[in-house]
Amino acid sequence: MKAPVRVAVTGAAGQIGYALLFRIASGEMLGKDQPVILQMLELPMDKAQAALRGVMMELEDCAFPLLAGMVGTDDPMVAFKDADYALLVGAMPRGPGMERKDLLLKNAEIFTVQGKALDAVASRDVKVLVVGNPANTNAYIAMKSAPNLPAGNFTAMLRLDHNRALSQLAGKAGVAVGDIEKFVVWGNHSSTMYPDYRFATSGGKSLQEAINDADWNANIFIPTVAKRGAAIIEARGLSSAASAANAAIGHMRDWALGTGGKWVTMGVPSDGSYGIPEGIIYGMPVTTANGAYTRVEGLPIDEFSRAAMDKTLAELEEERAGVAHLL
Ligand code: NAX
Repeated sequence: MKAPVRVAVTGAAGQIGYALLFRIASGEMLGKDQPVILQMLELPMDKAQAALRGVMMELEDCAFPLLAGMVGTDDPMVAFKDADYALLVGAMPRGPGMERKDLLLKNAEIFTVQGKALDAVASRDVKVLVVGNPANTNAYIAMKSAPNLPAGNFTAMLRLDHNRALSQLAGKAGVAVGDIEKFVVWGNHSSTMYPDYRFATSGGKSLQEAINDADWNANIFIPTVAKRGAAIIEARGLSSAASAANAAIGHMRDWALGTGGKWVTMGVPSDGSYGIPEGIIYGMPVTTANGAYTRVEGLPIDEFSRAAMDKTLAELEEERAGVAHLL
């Protein structure tokens, strides 16, 4: 059996946390031969800490053979101590009457503190996934607050958008979702993201050629993916949780264990390619191997795609400008 690795999860008593922790502890994220120590962070309030204790009791009651230890805390310095993986799920939700700008600033406070704590105490190889919204900008803030860690260790979750789009594509083209390759969602995890299936294939055949419907792309596919989160809230009365946790598991599993050449979408700091300014955390296609991701470079960008990619970039630049004075 391998030595245990430390996995920090923030917002551990929230609804995504509840759908996530049990799967990490059962080996679905890092493999059935990889013991884990869960280091869970929640707000200091009694209610949050009590809920966290309840989750820890349930984890205990699962008797997971791979669960080598647990820590529950309200202190990021404890939660991130020697962490090999950090899933930053907890964030300030948008309250009634709250402006988008206020939400950005509240979250900037949280992710500045957490970035600094990661910088101070986490493993130098820590793999950070930010799920809490606004995910790309929160990841950017954490990255900027951790100057002693490689910027490439910080990623944001676009995998849910990616998975949502795959299912829509599979349905439209009449192919199996697992057979689709070379698909990407560019940009921000928000309604401006751009799901791009120009390169996608199934069984080696081009999906764009199979679908051949620009109107469906612009007026059905892109809006359906963009509004999927709102559709879930309307139907369930709560935001996506199981599918979000599933996406987080997929993102981390692929980063840790490799995709075998397959593309996945990750929000990663731009290296300046595709006209995206360096450092902006932007959804792009990557492949992963040996615990590292590699951007898929050199894809042709047509006029429609350029406009879509610039629109989501403009939103990210606006978010970045809104927090620039804090960093
Ligand atoms: P919940 O409100 O159910 O849970 C959030 C938990 O985080 C709460 O228990 C809260 O006490 C805790 N928390 C808040 N601030 C914290 C802090 N500073 N340190 C530690 N814990 C803290 O929300 P949930 O449905 O679990 O969603 C969590 C976040 O994921 C939200 O920001 C949500 O917007 C975001 N999402 C991101 C998605 C993505 O694809 N990137 C999709 C799903 C989800 O909407």
